Amino acid sequence: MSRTALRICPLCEATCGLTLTIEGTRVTGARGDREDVFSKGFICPKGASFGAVDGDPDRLRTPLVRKDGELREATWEEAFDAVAAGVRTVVERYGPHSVGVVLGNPNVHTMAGALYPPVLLAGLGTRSVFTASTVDQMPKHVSSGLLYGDANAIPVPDLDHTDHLLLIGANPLESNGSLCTAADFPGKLKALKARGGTLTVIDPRRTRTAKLADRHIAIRPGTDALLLAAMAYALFEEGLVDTGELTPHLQGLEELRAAVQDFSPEAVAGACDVDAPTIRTLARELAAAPTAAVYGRIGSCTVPHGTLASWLVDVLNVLTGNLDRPGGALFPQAATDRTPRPAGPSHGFTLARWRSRVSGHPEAKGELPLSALAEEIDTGTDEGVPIRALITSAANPVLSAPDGDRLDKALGSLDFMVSIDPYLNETTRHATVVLPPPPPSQSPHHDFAFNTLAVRNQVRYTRPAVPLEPGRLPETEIFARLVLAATGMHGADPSAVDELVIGQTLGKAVKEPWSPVHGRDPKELAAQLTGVSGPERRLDMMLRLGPYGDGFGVRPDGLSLQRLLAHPHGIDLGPLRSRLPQPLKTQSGKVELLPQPIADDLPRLRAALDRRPDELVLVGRRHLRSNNSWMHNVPALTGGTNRCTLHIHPEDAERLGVRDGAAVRVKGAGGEVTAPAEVTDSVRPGVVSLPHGWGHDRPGTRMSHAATDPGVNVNQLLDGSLLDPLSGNAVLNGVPIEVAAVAAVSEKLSPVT
Ligand SMILES: Nc1nc2c(c(=O)[nH]1)N[C@H]1C(S)=C(S)[C@@H](COP(=O)(O)OP(=O)(O)OC[C@H]3O[C@@H](n4cnc5c(=O)[nH]c(N)nc54)[C@H](O)[C@@H]3O)O[C@H]1N2
Ligand SMILES: Nc1nc2c(c(=O)[nH]1)N[C@H]1C(S)=C(S)[C@@H](COP(=O)(O)OP(=O)(O)OC[C@H]3O[C@@H](n4cnc5c(=O)[nH]c(N)nc54)[C@H](O)[C@@H]3O)O[C@H]1N2
Ligand code: SF4
Ligand SMILES: [Mo]
Repeated sequence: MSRTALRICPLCEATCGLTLTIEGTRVTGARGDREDVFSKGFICPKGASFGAVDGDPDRLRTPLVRKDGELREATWEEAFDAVAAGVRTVVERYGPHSVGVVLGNPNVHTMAGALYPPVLLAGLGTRSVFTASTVDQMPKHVSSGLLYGDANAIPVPDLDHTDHLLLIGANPLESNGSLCTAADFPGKLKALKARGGTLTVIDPRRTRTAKLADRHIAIRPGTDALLLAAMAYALFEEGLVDTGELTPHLQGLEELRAAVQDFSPEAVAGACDVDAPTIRTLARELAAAPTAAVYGRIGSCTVPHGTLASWLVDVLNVLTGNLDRPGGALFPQAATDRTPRPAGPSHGFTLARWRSRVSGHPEAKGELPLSALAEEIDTGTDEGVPIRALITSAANPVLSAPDGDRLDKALGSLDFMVSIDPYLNETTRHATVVLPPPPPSQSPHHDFAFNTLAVRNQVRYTRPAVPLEPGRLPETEIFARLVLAATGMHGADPSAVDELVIGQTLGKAVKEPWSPVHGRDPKELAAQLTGVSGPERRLDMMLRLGPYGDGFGVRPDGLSLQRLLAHPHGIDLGPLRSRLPQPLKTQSGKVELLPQPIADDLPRLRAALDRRPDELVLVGRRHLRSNNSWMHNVPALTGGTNRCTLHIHPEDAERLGVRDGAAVRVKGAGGEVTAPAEVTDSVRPGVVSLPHGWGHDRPGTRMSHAATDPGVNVNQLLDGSLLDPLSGNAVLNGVPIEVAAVAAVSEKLSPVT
């Protein structure tokens, strides 16, 4: 007997609603939920393989604890006892900063990852915090922090209504979108064109997205900040700046004009390898479009001027009056956002409140660069102690961060390491304790993070589609128990963590004059919360306090968990709307167009004008049927074009004597790898491309299918020293490398007789 159940897909940022077919406790099929208020039936090949991802036999079923050097199956009690002993011993001996925390990408795809890390970090009091953000979007957080005073206030292109989309360093036809949650991104781009709009793509590769574009500009990698600065220059010079209704909310327009004066289209053309008339055309088109949105992603962030490029993306939206207006780029308003407070000056955003111990990297948003994790473990200094214990959740930095070999060794030297992870992989194989979460079908789902980045305001929640297997714990409970064990409260009831947060949040809310619960009794409010678990009670609380909430009875038709449960396909909350000045938290209460840290970084961009371009640079790429480092174990999602090959342009291939399909050696500052070449003119000359997340050939892992076609770890080509200084973000694109045909190398090496 089969049945169906709804489940929001957690496999990428698009958050599609799925209808799962379930036989017994096994997911045997998945299709798009046509009634889903957001995704309306869209599904991609990953979502269609939900059952295979969910039912992967290599997923761990029980905790593992290391005994006599070997990871062995253990009970949950043994596992958490070991966590308490391992973490507390290190804290007591070396202090809080000796415990590192690494949070990987899937934390933004689980409820546990949204609800418990803040409590863990507060409880530990450690500054050794590293997340996937610093190999991803930290530059955007920093630019938003500086412009708007809130690192999480990220404007999202109004895909459904814009007339003109300028897309930079993003390939949503493969990635399904990022920092722009939109189910059926491809369909939305086609709809944009069908309604007479234009799509411009800036990418050194002719991607599937670029093929759809009206104009594709194959820029030289790493130079987008120059190009965008030149567009801003052209707008000022040609009198095309029109900030419209934004004007009263802006500060620093004249200073901005002066700041971009060195970056004329003519001045940047050589560095970008884009001619000046084209750059001027881009600026004019942006200004002329009735509405337009500039949007940048991975290719604009993971580069040496990532923060400047991210800032300039928003600057262009401001200069053309497109920030915060329908059809432009707007701030979404999610159902679990905090109660909006009245607009006005606030605390602003501060960088570099502390620095990393070894290299002195500034913190950003409370985090240190993931690139610096290895040195923070393996290098002693007079400034403090190295990291001796590590807590990882949903992270595989051995493959996703620079110089995996060094990190691999460093992890092996720790006193203690615990990982919340379903797999024994390149990173978790070093753990002392592995705590496996249940597969997604057995977990509830709500997108706390992605709803704040969605192209339409909406809210959805799905309860577990399948009951928990015997012997499993919900991931929320695993995380709560980890928090207790790591912070000296081992053995307390895990619901204590949720009740603590509920008490604190309500206690604060009743004191806020703008809160719908101002002046009420927090205990009375807590007693009203519904839900079958701590996390559900917390969701209920956030919904009810939120911008659409029932305010605990104040607005009876407002949102609550009960209301949401009555709408299994979600509740639509309408299109994105203008919100300024409310989201601003700068000290001036305005959009601060030229923040000091940005102004201070501009000379570095100026210096890039005169840099001689590297002969050959590396960029990445993503494949639709994959996701970072953890989906190569699913046979249905591997093979075909989803391979770890080096894309190289025919001209470069010929010059270097590289044949299609033959092995090539790629050498970077951090090491070298050998991969098969794929000669293709989809990359521009001077650029080669290798995907990330491969390199599944280390011993002691349990990902049997991935190991049959391991690929190579592209991040081994990096030594971790290349960063965007403002954000600490790793430079993963535009990295100088050397390529040689393997045969040529061996000829050179073999002695001539
Ligand atoms: N199928 C699939 N989907 C995914 C993921 C996945 O691994 N697979 N990962 C998810 C995650 S974690 C993220 S963050 C998102 C990322 O989402 P996207 O940013 O859309 O992802 P990418 O496909 O890496 O696109 C980056 C593009 O930037 C280009 N590029 C490289 N260097 C430069 C440069 O200097 N300038 C410009 N203009 N372009 C450059 C690359 O050629 C590439 O096409 O995708 C998410 N979705
Ligand atoms: N060269 C290069 N490197 C890159 C990138 C690039 O474009 N180029 N992209 C970067 C980006 S954008 C990102 S986000 C990072 C991603 O890098 P990471 O943050 O390290 O994430 P993943 O590689 O996706 O590994 C995810 C881990 O989470 C585990 N996991 C899966 N599902 C769950 C779950 O439900 N719960 C828990 N607890 N764990 C789970 C997996 O087993 C795996 O160990 O990689 C970065 N690295
Ligand atoms: S687009 Fe993303 S969220 Fe939608 S089905 Fe595919 S993997 Fe899942
Ligand atoms: Mo990412």
